[in-house]
Amino acid sequence: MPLSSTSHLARVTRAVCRQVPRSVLNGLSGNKVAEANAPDYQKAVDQHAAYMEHLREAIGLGEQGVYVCDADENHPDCVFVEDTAVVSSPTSAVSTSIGVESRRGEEKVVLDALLECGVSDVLNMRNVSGAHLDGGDVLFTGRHVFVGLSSRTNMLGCDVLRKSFPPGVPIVPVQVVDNLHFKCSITAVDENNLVVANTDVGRSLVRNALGALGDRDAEYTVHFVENDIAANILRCNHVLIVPEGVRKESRQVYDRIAKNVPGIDEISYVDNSEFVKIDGSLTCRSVLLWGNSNKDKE
Ligand code: CIR
Repeated sequence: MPLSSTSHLARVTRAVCRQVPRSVLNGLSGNKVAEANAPDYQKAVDQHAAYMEHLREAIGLGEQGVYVCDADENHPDCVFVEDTAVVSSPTSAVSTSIGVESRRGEEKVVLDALLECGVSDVLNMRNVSGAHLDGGDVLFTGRHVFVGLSSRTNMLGCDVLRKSFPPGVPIVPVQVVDNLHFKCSITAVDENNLVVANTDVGRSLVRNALGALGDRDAEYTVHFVENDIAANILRCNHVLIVPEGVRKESRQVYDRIAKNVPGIDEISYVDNSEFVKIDGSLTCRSVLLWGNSNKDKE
């Protein structure tokens, strides 16, 4: 069993998810999905049920571990709750203003869920005119908050987010080019380890993100994997949730991470094929809440 970790990703107490709407086949896609290749509703439901089951197992509180919001047929992309909220501490969060107009309105239900789950201090970005941000652009590693400035997230949104994080946590804006979100190509395993797509976009994004930090701060171990699909992993407590169907080299990288990163003793492969069709990855289908570390409690 690996050593214990202090990462907030190792202290997840609850996840907020949302059911898949039947309208999911009309979800937004940058790839101009041909109708024949639209997500299959029943397959998407089954894949999402399996994903939530992995989260429940990782959290260890049974049904209670995952708070599931009802679907909204008027919002085909509503299962991608990550974009609607950013948790900034065990008790605080930002309820976002999603960067694309057709998705605005998904945020309120997730905000109510967070309040039900014990978040007490919520900053509502929709009260700041012109501020927009998708949670998919926000990577909180535990030491830094990288914020992708993309077609969905602007500097005003980043400034609102800054107010919600504890003052000692640096907020690092990074330009995102040729990608939907920052987290399409980079995710975190803990406060020291990043998983990055070994593509032109992934390499340049991580170079710019780490380059924006001082030399000492930039001490992250970067684990390169084949592409965006493989780079979007979800660490939840002792489990590394990763996509099925990646190449052997990427599976070997996951194995190495599980062996070397403290606190991980299980890798769960999940099928994400239906969500990939509408640009959905693994992190985007949950919002994770976490508890205080023992250090914080002292
Ligand atoms: C969209 O374009 O908004 C959705 N079809 C996909 C959102 C994925 N969100 C995420 O990765 N955080």
